[in-house]
Amino acid sequence: MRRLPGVLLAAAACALAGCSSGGGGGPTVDVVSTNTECRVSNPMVKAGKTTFVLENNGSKFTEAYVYAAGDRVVTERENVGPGTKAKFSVTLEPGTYEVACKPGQTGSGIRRRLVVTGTAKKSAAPKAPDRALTITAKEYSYDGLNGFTVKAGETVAFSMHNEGAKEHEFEVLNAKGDALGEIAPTKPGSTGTVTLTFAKPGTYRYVCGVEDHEQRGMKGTFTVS
Ligand SMILES: [Cu+2]
Repeated sequence: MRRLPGVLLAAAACALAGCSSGGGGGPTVDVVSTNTECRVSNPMVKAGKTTFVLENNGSKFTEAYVYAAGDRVVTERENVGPGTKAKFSVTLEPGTYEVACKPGQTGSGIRRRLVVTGTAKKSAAPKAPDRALTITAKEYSYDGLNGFTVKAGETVAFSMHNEGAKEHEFEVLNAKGDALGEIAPTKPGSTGTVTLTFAKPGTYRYVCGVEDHEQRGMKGTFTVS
């Protein structure tokens, strides 16, 4: 859905979402996106921190998503220009996932299966939310996050109602800039949800990754302590 050209923007996206944060060991999955293909270097990895290196060998801007069952977005990287690479990391629990390349940054993408092996951690069972937070999104701001803070270890069920005229999303990045989770692009009049556990203290960021909404003001921070 995002078609902003420009190296600057790609670099900014990189800085925001932590392109250089892949140094924590664990497997690396190379993903090559062309105009018609999505090549994934290994279809099976061990559970834990996985680094994805997305290379755009096509002629359009591309993005990559990692989906868990039910098309739940685990992580994503967008605005990767032709001939460039981007790195992003996420901790994967055992299970079956799909990697999607989206040349032109639209549609459901070209899907490849990714199996994550190993034993689920005890904490992997979905935690019941400690509380719920309802926010609204419109052009170009969020409402409902003023004064929002979290205690480390808390699980919050976010619900975002889109009161605007354009699609909006709600991405949360941890203190290291890694994606924690997101409410995927949500249509005007619709509500999207995500439940996130804030394990570690720090300053977290939230942004709308649709087009240039972040620059227009759809961003902010909150503290986990
Ligand atoms: Cu937006």
